[in-house]
Formats: sequence, structure tokens, C-alpha cells
Amino acid sequence: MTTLTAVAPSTETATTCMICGTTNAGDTVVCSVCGAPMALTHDTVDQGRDPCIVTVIGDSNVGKTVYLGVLLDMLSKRADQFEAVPRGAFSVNLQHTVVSYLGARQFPPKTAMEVDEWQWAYYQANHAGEPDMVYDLVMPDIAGEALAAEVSSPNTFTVINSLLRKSAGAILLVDGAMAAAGSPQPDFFALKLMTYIDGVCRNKKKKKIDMPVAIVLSKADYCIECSDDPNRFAQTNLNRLWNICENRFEHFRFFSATVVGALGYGTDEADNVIPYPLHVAPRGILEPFAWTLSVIGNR
Ligand SMILES: Nc1nc2c(ncn2[C@@H]2O[C@H](COP(=O)(O)OP(=O)(O)OP(=O)(O)O)[C@@H](O)[C@H]2O)c(=O)[nH]1
Ligand SMILES: [Mg+2]
Ligand SMILES: [Zn+2]
Repeated sequence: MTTLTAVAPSTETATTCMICGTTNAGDTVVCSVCGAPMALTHDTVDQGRDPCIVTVIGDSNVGKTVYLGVLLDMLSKRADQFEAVPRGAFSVNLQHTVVSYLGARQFPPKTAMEVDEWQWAYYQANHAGEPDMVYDLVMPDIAGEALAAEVSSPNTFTVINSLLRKSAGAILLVDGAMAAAGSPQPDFFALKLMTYIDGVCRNKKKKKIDMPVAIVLSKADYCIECSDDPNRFAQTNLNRLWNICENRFEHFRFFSATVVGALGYGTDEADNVIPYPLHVAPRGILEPFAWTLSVIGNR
């Protein structure tokens, strides 16, 4: 008869997760608690340089998963002279899921609230213009509801706090179509997130937050004013957000983005009206990312 015994991670080979601080066995691929790639810790130690974490944040249903999946796909296809190589097969999962859904004319499902269900992508990226500069890019796909919970009662999701503290830059998605329709929700949610970042990243020596934040008005296909002049749109429709950016952030810029060229509508089993992406035509996806990296590189 065989007896099975649970073996604790050996301290000799055990590795501490860079994001949440959990000790994992040496051969673990992703952290057992937060799902962060353990290669991140190994590479940081081996190469002696900090990883470049870019965090995509925003309210639930704003389009984070779709944006991130399409961005990673463009990077791995060498868009705009960027070259990105995935570190670990798990890094390809998010882009694979999003591209498969869009190819089948559907949007991907919403991200689960549980931390260990978030998909992380870890890529080594560089730009043809500066071949010596290699970015260890880490981009997790966070659930909007988890962000909302953490912002309203801090320490509900400690991983979000430590992730933002370690981030070199952030891409904040704001629903441009909802803001254009007069809803105050996008403005208030973005204001809360920026206030949260202000608290987490505050540096006593500097007056303003140094971390670059690219603010992306998503679903620009619904609303042409977002693309025409994102700054003017924000000053008019997202005035609270605009003001906190000016007051507290050293580097911020507004962009607009969309992934669809044409939408169709149908109903699900519960008779809810659902949009279907009939034609995928990404616009403005790469610009916020390229701007964020350029600010990080020049700091
Ligand atoms: N018109 C339009 N709709 C979009 C676009 N991107 C996303 N959507 C819609 O927004 C919905 C939510 O997109 P997701 O990427 O899942 O949103 P999310 O921010 O990841 O949401 P959570 O996972 O709940 O945090 C999709 O199901 C689409 O209906 C876009 O570029 N244009
Ligand atoms: Mg999502
Ligand atoms: Zn972890």
C-alpha cells in the first residue's frame, strides 16, 4: 500500500512571490495565492533588474480584458516595431482567449473576482528604436469588482495594493460611451482609483505622483467625440478626473481606443440584449502603452 504525505516547500528551493509575499515551492510556475508568475522573482534575482509592471485598471465592464488581450496580441505580432516574447506558456492564455472569442464574434466572459483566477502575462519586450532597452513587462488582468472592493475598503485585496505599489506605470480605462451619455459613474470611479493610487504611491520627497498613468477612453466606436479630442472630452465629461490628474500626477495623458469596427445585437437565454463584435478593427490600442513605456524609459 502506498502512503501519501504532504510535503512542505523545501526552504532551500522555496521562492517568495514578488507580488504577495507567499512562499512557494521552487518549481512552482505561478504563485499559489495570487497567480503571479514565479519566473518574475527568478528573473529579477538572476538579472538584477526590477521588472516593469504595467497595470491595467478600471471599472467592471469597461473593457480591460479585451484591451489587454488585443494589446498583447499586437505586441507579439511586432506591431509598431515592438517585439515581445512571452515568458512561460501561461502568458499566452489571455491573448489566446480574447482572440478566440473575438474570432467567433463574441466578447470574452467577465473576469472572476477570485485572485487565483486572474490571468497574468509576462513578456520581455523591446522597441526597434532602442534595442538595448529590454522591459520585463508584467500585466495581470484584474477584475473590476475586486478593484472596486479594494478601493472602497482597503486591504480586501492586498494583492492590488502591492501590485500598484510595484507598478512602473498604469493604464486606466474609462468608459467613454457611458460618460458621453451623461452618467457620472465613470468619472467617480476613475476619481476613486486615482485617489487610491495617490495614497498608495505617495512619495514624501515629491509633491506629485511620478508614476505615468495613461487614461484610455474605451468603446470609442460608440462615441466619436472621444477620438476627436480626448483632452477636451475629459475636461467636459470627466471633470473630476481631469482635476485630480492635473493636481496630483506628474505624467498623465488621455487617449481613446476601441477594438470593434461593427457591432451586432442579439439576446441571451435570459432575454438580455448582448452586443456581438461583427468586425474587429482595433484603434488606439498601442498608443497609450507606447507613451507609458516612453515615460518610464525617460524617468
Ligand atoms: N462597443 C465596444 N464595446 C466593447 C469594447 N470593448 C469591450 N466592450 C464591451 O464591454 C464588455 C466588457 O468588456 P471586458 O473586457 O470583459 O471588461 P472588463 O473591464 O474586463 O470587465 P471585468 O472583467 O468585469 O472587470 C464586453 O463584453 C463588450 O460588450 C469596444 O472596444 N467597443
Ligand atoms: Mg475582465
Ligand atoms: Zn503571489
